[in-house]
Amino acid sequence: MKKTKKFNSPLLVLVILSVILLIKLGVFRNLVYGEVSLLRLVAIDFPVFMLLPVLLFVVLRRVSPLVALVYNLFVSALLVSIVWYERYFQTVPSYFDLQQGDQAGSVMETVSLLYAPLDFLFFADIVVYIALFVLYWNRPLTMKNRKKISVVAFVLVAVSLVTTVVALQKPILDMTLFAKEQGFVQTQLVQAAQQNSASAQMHLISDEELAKLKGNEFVPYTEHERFGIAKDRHLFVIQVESLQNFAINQSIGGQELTPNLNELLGDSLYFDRMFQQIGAGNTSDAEWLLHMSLLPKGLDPTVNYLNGTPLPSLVNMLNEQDYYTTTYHADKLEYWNRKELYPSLGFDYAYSSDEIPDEDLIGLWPSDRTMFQFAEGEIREQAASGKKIYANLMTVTSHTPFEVREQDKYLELPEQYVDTYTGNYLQSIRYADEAVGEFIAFLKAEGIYEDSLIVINGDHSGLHGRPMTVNDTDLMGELLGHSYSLKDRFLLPFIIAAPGLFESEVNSNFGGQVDMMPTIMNLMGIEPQAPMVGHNMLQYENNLLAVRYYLPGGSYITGDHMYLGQNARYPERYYDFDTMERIEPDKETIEQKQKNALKILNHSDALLSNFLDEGEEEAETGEES
Ligand code: GP9
Ligand code: MN
Repeated sequence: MKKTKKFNSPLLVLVILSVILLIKLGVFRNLVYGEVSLLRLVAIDFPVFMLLPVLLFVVLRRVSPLVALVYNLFVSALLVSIVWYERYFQTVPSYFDLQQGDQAGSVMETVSLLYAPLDFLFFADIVVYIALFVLYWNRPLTMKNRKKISVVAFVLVAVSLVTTVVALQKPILDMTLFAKEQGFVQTQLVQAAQQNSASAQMHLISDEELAKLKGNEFVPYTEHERFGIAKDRHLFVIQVESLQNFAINQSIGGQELTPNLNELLGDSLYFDRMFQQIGAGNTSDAEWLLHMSLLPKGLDPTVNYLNGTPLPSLVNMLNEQDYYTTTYHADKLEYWNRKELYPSLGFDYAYSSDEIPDEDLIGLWPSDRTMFQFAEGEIREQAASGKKIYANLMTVTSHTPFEVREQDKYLELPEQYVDTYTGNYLQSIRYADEAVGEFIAFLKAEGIYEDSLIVINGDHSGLHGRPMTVNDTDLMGELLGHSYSLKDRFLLPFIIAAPGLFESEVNSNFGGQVDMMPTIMNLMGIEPQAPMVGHNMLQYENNLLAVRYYLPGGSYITGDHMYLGQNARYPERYYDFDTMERIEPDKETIEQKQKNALKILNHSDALLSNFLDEGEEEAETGEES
């Protein structure tokens, strides 16, 4: 009896639980935010994380080492996932990414490259909990004085409430900075609350005003240079996974990285300054930008909010011009909610892993060659039946972690690149180029090529985040002849091949993924039926891009400058966009451009709200936001 009493020490278990949690949260802060503020640790992070077990103890009327053990395992798994996510994407995830683990696929496939052995120390405390569990087995830690733990619970609830209410008063400009200052859990709550309250600043602007905000003068669509020169041509858009612009016209060890794309440039108009604009929805956001010319939501994948409203998409506009519209992607339709996305965009048919043979797997998916060969069969039939074709072909083989089989390695890499992340990326891009080349050869052989507009674009960067070691970055520097910069990372190729219409034309107007749709529409002579945020890159020289999620909140890019807002790790940064040299921030210009960029973002969100579930309220029209 006496012995039982002696061990019956619930407060000791509570103290142990608290100390371990504080250590874990401290390490987490250091790994993710690069700082450990004691005040934030104790007042913001600790109370919310301690709340759940303490409430459970109150309800159970005992301090349960089993509950403590299970809860700690959960917290460790959560913190490690966030650490890995941040290492890859350089931002903390939103609750969507954690809740839909399969959709954060890119991270999970790359875990082997993201983990550091020391990460597993997050789970080291399991020994302590098992010891406690054994020690108190059959000796219930009854809370004789329940008052004490109820007071603890009350304090934790009160502090958590206060920190959440404080956080709710502020806008999330940058996820990681917000989480660092307001707490990770509070950030998720604020984000959920902001999703549920209809967007606060719904202000539409006119096309003229939009052009002015970007530094241009509006020109009516039909008056654009070369409007309709590709009218009634077939349209093929090949979205190449992880293809960055630096790969085009690039050589390594005397071999071209993209010989087939380089050859295609002979018949192309090539935009060599198009910037990435996707948010958390990665590939699916790229599909959204291409087909809607609206900015993605940013913190969440845009596709998760679709409510079945028919969209004024590029696909639907082509449907109205009697095109037969299809998309091809060797993955499940469930991934990235494409089951909703494709009918909303209006595709006549979406070919997925349901039809594309499950053969010749590279990594998780059938190879690009398999996808293209399947598509060729369909396209041959469509062409034979005299249809005008729009086919969107999405490759996957060059997805991280860039696995390429020996027989598909077309490059003989210099020794230092062999079996490195950078080297593997180059090999997989070279493979994708080969597969695209074979598809172009098919179009030529079938006599389709001459009557087509063939667009090649990259969906987002491939070389970024933790899988890139210092050595990988150095290898990129060696390849490029200058250090691998954010500009090298974020510029994506936008190539429009139109045999007979273009000849080795390069256009360096600055643009973003949002500008692809208006540029394509202009060439095809299609006037927009709904407002778009992007513009025809052939027509307009100036631009102003706001990028959420992958750049800190408040960041913007023009053809001349790149401004990065403050985030959890860095102060604000200002670059000359040509040289990527850091220059002294010019406060006045930055303030003005930020204001304009915010107006463009609000305009896009207002347009978006008409098509998404959260947008029950109609957007208002107005000049100011
Ligand atoms: C999955 C493929 C890759 O369907 O599109 O998606 P990502 O991980 O790049 O978003
Ligand atoms: Mn992708």
